[in-house]
Amino acid sequence: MLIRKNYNQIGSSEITEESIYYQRRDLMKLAASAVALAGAPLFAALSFEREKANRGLELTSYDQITTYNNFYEFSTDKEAPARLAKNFKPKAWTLSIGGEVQKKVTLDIDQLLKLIPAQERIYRFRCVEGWSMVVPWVGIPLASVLKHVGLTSKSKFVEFQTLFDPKQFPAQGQTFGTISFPYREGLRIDEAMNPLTLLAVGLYGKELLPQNGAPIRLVVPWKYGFKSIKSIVSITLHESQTRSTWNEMAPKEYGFFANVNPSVDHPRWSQARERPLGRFFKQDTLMFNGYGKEVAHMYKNVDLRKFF
Ligand SMILES: Nc1nc2c(c(=O)[nH]1)N[C@H]1C(S)=C(S)[C@@H](COP(=O)(O)O)O[C@H]1N2
Ligand SMILES: [Mo]
Repeated sequence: MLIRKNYNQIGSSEITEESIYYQRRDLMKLAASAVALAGAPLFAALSFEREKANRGLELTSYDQITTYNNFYEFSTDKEAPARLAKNFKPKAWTLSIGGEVQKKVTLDIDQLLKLIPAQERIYRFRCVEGWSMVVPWVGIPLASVLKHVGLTSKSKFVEFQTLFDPKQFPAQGQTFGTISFPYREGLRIDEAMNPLTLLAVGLYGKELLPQNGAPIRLVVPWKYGFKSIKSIVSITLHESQTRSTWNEMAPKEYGFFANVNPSVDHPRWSQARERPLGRFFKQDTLMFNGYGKEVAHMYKNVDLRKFF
């Protein structure tokens, strides 16, 4: 896979340990982070530094991120995916993009990264269950991929699907269970085109491990974690709203939008606070997970209690 190559092109060095990561990466962090997108003026980077404390952008450890997972295709147990994913094969993988687009394509991950070089994005990530983390993702903006295939006047929603392969995903072969497979998620086209929306292929400068959704997964940092669908094989553009696994499963509990919102509680628990992985104390959950400046405009006329 080409991650390392492309990654080096943006000036990063190989990263093996978090301490080294921190030392070498302080400047890179600013250059590549959400609020300091390419071309943004320096003061954006500086204000980002100031905001860091508020946003809680202290990296979660590589160990935590790769051993505490939600990946129901393997198991509903959070420690199990890391173990059960050992034989998972994210190689020889293709991603198909079709539906309402100008040119349908099927690409492998190397081809995709040749087309659109990977970059780093440090994002907060908030699971609907009330835990959170901060992850240095490596990925490509979904918008760049959609621009490559070309949108049409009918490209209004985007549907994503996880690989269906019960040989590789043991829980997909079970006749009982909590959700139906393949896992599906969806975004409105403006959400999909938002510069924050990422297709991640790595984290901490390394290729994604299977438990984190190898070889390619969605990351939508202002929405609850379940929107960030893993191990994607297809992206399909539609004219009308698409399916979403958790929303179909329990529509009163999991909305299609699923924007992080501390003032709209889950029917069974409060969403006001969250526990960062690896920490004992909880912290306040931020509206849109702290990304209001970048995304609030998309929901100006939306009743967020109704469309949760
Ligand atoms: N295909 C698939 N994608 C998925 C899930 C899943 O079970 N299957 N779980 C979701 C949930 S609930 C969360 S919180 C995140 C967890 O990502 P992580 O394990 O990398 O932290 O993945 C999301 N994407
Ligand atoms: Mo989640």
